[in-house]
Amino acid sequence: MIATRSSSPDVAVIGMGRTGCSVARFLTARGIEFVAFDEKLKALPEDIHAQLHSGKLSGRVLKKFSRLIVSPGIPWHHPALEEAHASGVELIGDLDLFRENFAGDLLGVTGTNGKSTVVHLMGQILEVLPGGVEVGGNIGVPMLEMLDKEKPSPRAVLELSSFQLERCRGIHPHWAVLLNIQPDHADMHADMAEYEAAKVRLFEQQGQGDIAMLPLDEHWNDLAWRLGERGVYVRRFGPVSDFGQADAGLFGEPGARHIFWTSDGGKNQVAIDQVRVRGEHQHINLAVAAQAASDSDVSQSVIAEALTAFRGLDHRLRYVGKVAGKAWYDDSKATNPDAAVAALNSFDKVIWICGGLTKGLDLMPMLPDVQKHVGLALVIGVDTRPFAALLEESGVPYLVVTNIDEAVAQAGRSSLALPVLLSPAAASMDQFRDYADRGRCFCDAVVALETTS
Ligand code: UMA
Ligand code: ADP
Repeated sequence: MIATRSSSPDVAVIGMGRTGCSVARFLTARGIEFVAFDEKLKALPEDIHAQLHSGKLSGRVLKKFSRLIVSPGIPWHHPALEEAHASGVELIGDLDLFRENFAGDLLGVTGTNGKSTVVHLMGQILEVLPGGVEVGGNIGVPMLEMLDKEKPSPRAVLELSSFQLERCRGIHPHWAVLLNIQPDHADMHADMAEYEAAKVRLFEQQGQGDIAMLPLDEHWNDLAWRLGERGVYVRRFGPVSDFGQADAGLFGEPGARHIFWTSDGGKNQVAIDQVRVRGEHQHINLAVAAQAASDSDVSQSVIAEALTAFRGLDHRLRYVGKVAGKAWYDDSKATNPDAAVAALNSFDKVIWICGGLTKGLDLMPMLPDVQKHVGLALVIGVDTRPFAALLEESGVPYLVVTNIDEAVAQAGRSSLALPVLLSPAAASMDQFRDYADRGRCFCDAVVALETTS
């Protein structure tokens, strides 16, 4: 029997993954009844007591509820959601429930690439403040789980995806950054304009006394101006030749670069050769996290120490080791072309392991970077055609291989004395559980090579 407005719960939870389950537990703890929907799941976790509707979502069924709480992975343009919305049903995400129930300060981080790294480092640094900090969102801790503690911290850092922002009605962070917008999720958003509009919602409620951080490139000048008009203090970041040109970022000539950020007392800096992560993109991420901490009144010496101690996150351009005479790097989290381009640019030349699910993204913009930085490419995954087309066009030698083990074996056997970089430019779910699984399989294959070589 389908739940109806008159006979049973008024609320439906759509999607019963990590987010949906956290929503279910949140509602149960507050005595709110709900019906659960999931297109794939056949059963709910034992602690969740609710009716589950499996199978294709139907607008006819959903429009009988008054409120749908929708998981980020359900396409916002799902016809069933659109039908329900058109008949007046309220659609929200977990971010709305979180912001209505969290009384502390919010710091929000969005962008295509670099969110988890920035959020993680911000969390590490802000932990020194009285009461510490909560860290969650897209990074893997559903936001509502952050409310479970008896005494949540007085501040929270949220990693926010476009999916979470597009279904939120009004988040108001006192500090917010948009790291970058690069092509991604073409399978979920109608176009880049829609993708960008979702990200920019992070700033929608900001006003006097709030801080917004935006990249230095001129694409963001108009938004910066509009935010400034509303009294928002706008900081800009990026690579510059002189640190007077931005609030935070990277300055100096190659070989003598510094990460910098701003405090009341002026500019602060750490030399690149003192940090443990590689790549200009990663250094700029460090500068953004430093700026967030500085704006939250963390002492400059604590910030500088955190930057030099930070080793980066697993599967983000991490050094694996030297095996079979080659240096191996795991950048499995590079699930779109721009992330892979950033990794390629942090090397002179590499043996490149790429491929997977392209999510409908155009790979051709990678061409100049592939030509410049790739000595040999090994292609894994189902979407071999677009990778083969890119590599044919580039003139770089390449091989299509069946899986990551074969890619590692081929790279190990290659006579090219180059580092080996796994930076797939594609999602992993065709051959792996997720990007972390892909990265672990890569590292395991490298270790296995060590024992056989
Ligand atoms: N489902 C349907 N129909 C659909 C799609 C999904 O019924 O069309 C069901 C699935 O069967 C599954 C559930 O919905 O049971 C999954 O929901 P979900 O995809 O929203 O995943 P969650 O487990 O709730 O995880 C989400 C985020 N996932 C996505 O945005 C796709 C996680 O980000 C996030 O960590 C988690 O909430 C906690 O906040 C992951 C991610 O890949 C890491 N994010 C994307 C990215 O980083 O690129 C945006
Ligand atoms: P996200 O949480 O946004 O996916 P991560 O910190 O997990 O970000 O990094 C994902 C991938 O993006 C990694 O391969 C990382 O090296 C790369 N990356 C990080 N910052 C940038 C950037 N500014 N431009 C391009 N790629 C980046």
